[in-house]
Amino acid sequence: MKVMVLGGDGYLGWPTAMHFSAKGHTVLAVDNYQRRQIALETDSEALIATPTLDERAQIFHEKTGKTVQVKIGDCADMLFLNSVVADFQPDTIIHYAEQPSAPYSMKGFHEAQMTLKNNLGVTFNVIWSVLQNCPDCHIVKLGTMGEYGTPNIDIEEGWIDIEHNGRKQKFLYPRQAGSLYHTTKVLDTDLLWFYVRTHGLRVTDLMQGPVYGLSTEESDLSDQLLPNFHYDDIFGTVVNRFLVQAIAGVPLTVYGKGGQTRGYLNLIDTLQCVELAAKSPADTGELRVLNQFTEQFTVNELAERVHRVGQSMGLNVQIKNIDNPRKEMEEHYYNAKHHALIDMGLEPHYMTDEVLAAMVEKILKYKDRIETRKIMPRVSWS
Ligand code: USQ
Repeated sequence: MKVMVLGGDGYLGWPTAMHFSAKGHTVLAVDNYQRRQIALETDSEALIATPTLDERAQIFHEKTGKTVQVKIGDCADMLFLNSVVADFQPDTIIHYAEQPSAPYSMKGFHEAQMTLKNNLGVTFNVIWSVLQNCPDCHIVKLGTMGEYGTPNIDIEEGWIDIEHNGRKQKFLYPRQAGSLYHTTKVLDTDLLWFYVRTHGLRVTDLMQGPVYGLSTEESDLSDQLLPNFHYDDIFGTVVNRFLVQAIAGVPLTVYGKGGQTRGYLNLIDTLQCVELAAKSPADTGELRVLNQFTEQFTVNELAERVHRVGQSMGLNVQIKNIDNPRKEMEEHYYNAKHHALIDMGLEPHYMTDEVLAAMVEKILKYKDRIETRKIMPRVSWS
């Protein structure tokens, strides 16, 4: 396949680009370094300094003989994206090119506006560049489980059958997100569904939960190929943050009561899921929605796991419930279906103590680079 990875410099984008290249596909990674720029502006740089995309592609080539082509540019600029798509003629576009931080999107007007314009603008441009250049191309779009929020009923995979006054129809499952960032993903889904209905696009929308990990088959070839691993309050996801906090001797920052339940997955499983989706594309005129996570935990359960593993490794780990900077339910029902990817062949890598311990070992090498001022939440929802 000819695969374009939009957002190819990101936490998921770079491992995905390497993974598809290692599997023998022709890969083009596209990025405008927006995340690096926001990280600089918000004092939220990743734990491990990562070389530029061109440098990483060069190192990957030296290690494996495989190629990741690179284009630096802004997918929100239609002239740029359209010309890249026209030249490359992708079979699959993996669309990660969005501002991915919920806290950043809630910081103020400028940050909210930028998130809205960028995320919707890129999705819109992806749709039109596919329509104009390669209408059969399969768009694999990264959505989020956060689109559904935390409803008091079971969460289906994207769609729900509604019976009303004796008549039935299948609708997109109701969405009610908890941040402006997550809301842009809801709007993306609607936009894609509109163009699927009217123009027959083929789209897979992946409802992904928070990801953890810093190790993949390809990134393990060199420390310079590691994904950008964030532990700050802006880009760091909760498991990655807790592990760094355990090492830094900062009490694990459980927001509020800690009963918030989410579906989690290992970075390795993100790669598997995206590959499975790309290998069996959605049909023409189909919006296929897949819930992408492997197991559910409360924040308290995560903290207890990290505490147990850290203590067993000689770390002094403490847990502290702090005021929740977000507006979210802290105790709630949560039962999200996630069968489709398993049926397609996903073999989950679960969050065992061994997996967490291996992450601790890896992060320990970078202990001196941890800057504790980046850990406590600096953005409040109110
Ligand atoms: N949390 C804490 N303490 C922390 C950090 C987070 O208790 O130090 C809590 C949050 O309040 C939330 C849960 O842990 O209830 C998950 O937070 P998170 O920061 O790991 O995840 P979130 O902000 O929702 O966003 C992340 C990614 C985003 C992706 C999303 C999937 O940054 O790009 O879309 O995970 S999901 O959460 O399923 O929507």
